[in-house]
Amino acid sequence: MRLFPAKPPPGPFREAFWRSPIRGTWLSSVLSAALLPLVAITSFTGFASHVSYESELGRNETFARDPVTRLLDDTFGWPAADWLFAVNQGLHVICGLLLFPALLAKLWSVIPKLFEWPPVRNAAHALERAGLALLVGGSLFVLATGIINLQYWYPWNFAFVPAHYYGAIVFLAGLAVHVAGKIGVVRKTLREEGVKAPLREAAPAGGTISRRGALAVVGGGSLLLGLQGLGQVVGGPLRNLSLLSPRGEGSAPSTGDAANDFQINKTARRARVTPEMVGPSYRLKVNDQTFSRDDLLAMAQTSATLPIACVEGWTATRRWTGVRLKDLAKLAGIDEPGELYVESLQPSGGFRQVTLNGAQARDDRSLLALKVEGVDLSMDHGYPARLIIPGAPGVHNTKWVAKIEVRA
Ligand SMILES: Nc1nc2c(c(=O)[nH]1)N[C@H]1C(S)=C(S)[C@@H](COP(=O)(O)O)O[C@H]1N2
Ligand SMILES: [Mo]
Repeated sequence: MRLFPAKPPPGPFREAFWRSPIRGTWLSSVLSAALLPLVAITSFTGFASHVSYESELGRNETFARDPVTRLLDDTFGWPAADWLFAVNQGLHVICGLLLFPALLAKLWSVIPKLFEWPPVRNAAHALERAGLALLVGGSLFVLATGIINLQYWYPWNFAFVPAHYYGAIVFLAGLAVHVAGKIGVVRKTLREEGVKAPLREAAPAGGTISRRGALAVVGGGSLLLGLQGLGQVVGGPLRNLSLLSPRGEGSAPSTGDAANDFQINKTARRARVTPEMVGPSYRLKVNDQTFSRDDLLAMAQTSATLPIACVEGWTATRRWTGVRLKDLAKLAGIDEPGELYVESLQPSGGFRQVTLNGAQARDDRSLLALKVEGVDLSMDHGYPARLIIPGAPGVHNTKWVAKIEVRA
């Protein structure tokens, strides 16, 4: 019994519909060869980022910790290495941006296959197509959610972190099967046809662009996206290169106070932290003791130059001054803290709390910062006091800290 008529319906299901003469195994193979290393870097840094993220946030209910991440984190922890997260996340975001045009080009190069006729030949064919749907859908989902997240735009009602993470797993599972099936063709094509000779060919008859031209457009698009992404990773004046990064509330503040004039992730107003909450009645609780801001200023002050590196890829490096978390732990009677649970004045939201691991709690540069560049923190940057943790994702630098629970 035939499920589908032998003759395809008019339109994209007919071969003649797809006219570009530059489509073919060579173009698809070259694009795949370019995509694979980028996918490898983006995936590795993505999973590393997930471990760093989960290691502390995961112990509250906002982000579920899956067993693999928990095992990785409990085995290795996330080290308090100054630039670790900034470099990791910068690579993740930039390689993700580089991937985007190349992935779209790759999908374009094989799009006639989407309209294969008959759409389903038998059970094995149906299975293969379902796998491809996961691969294509997964790749588009992961890249689109990643890029939209860079814009601080959340047009969905699911949590970004787990969705992006599980989307990546679906994508990579589909990719592994696809690569296993296709790597032979790619290697054979590139071996037999080479890379250079086809690049010298002019546009084929009936074509409007050569294969070289198409690759130049795609590569140029990738480079432009990557370079503008690099601007916000490096920060400082280069940030102005990042044309696609948000420029809305908080992202390019001007407080008239140069020390505090850098990107704000969430303003005090949006976090519902009021001037009364941070006024003279402010007290920090450390286990069973309480301190005013003046008490904190009277303690030994330590300075460290460290970046805040956000998951969105931006970095702001400043000189922070305040009290070592280690010293606060000592005041609580615990010389070698195993874990530090920290809570903000912010009444609600997933980022109001964090659990730091022992390496982070004990590091000499882990601070409860009171000042930035020698000036009091502004309200929006976490006045009266905020965390600054070397090598941690930005989200773990909790602002408006109200409570610290030192655990042995
Ligand atoms: N209480 C609280 N702390 C917070 C956040 C928050 O939303 N609430 N955002 C975090 C995130 S995601 C980042 S990247 C940094 C940004 O710090 P900044 O706004 O001072 O630049 O603060 C972190 N601390
Ligand atoms: Mo962030």
